[in-house]
Amino acid sequence: MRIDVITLFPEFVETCAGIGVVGRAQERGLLQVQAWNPRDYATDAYRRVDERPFGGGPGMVMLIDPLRDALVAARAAATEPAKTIYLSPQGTRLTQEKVAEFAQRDRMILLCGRYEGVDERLLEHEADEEISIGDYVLSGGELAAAVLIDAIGRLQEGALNDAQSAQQDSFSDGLLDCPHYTRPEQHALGPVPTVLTSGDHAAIRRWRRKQALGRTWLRRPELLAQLKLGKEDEKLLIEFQQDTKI
Ligand code: 4G3
Repeated sequence: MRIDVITLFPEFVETCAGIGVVGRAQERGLLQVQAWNPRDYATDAYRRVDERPFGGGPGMVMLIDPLRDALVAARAAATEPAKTIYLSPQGTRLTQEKVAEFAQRDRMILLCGRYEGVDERLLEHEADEEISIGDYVLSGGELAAAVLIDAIGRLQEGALNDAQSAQQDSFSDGLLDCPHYTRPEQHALGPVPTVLTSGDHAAIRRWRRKQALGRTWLRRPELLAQLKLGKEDEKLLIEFQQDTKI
């Protein structure tokens, strides 16, 4: 997969995409990330990329032309067509389901705004989707793009090793993850739940499922409301609810 990013901070995005699982995915040739700076496409003597908003008010708005020329250059860097995604607080909320869908694509272009955002006419003509990573405001779209690249990059076939399998991820089945423990078995902060050291793999699987269901019920009831639980899950959740009442 190839991701082109239109950003005033290409080093930031390239650094983020060079670290950890996503960096390794790039080294393994599973993912290619390239940043394009609209300032390189500014034509005036000051290399302006922003201007004051029509109608007045605070802040600046990103100019159409440097962004459009950067987009044209990014699109021309590969033959496959690419959807252009604008990261903004006004976008549709990103979900793991949407991430999984993006991860199937061969190519995408991410557009990062700064200041108060981008001239709406550029978005109308050039952006296919507007995505938000959550209900908060960042000083630029770069962190949102880095989030998207990370979430997509780790889903590329071969990016995760077996131990990190994406099948075990939170949200992959609509539930939060269960708690995890490692050595030592006894610690001043408390013991490890005995079932995890019992060697009874069926009991361990049941316990983890019960914890995942219970935590989702406690912390994110709206996620649970979206699911149709099976008989066994219903039973495990009721057990958890009874355990928490004591
Ligand atoms: C466009 C994305 C971009 C308009 C970007 C601000 C938060 C998100 C920006 C705008 C961003 C997000 C740059 N902040 N929640 N800041 O995905 O008002």
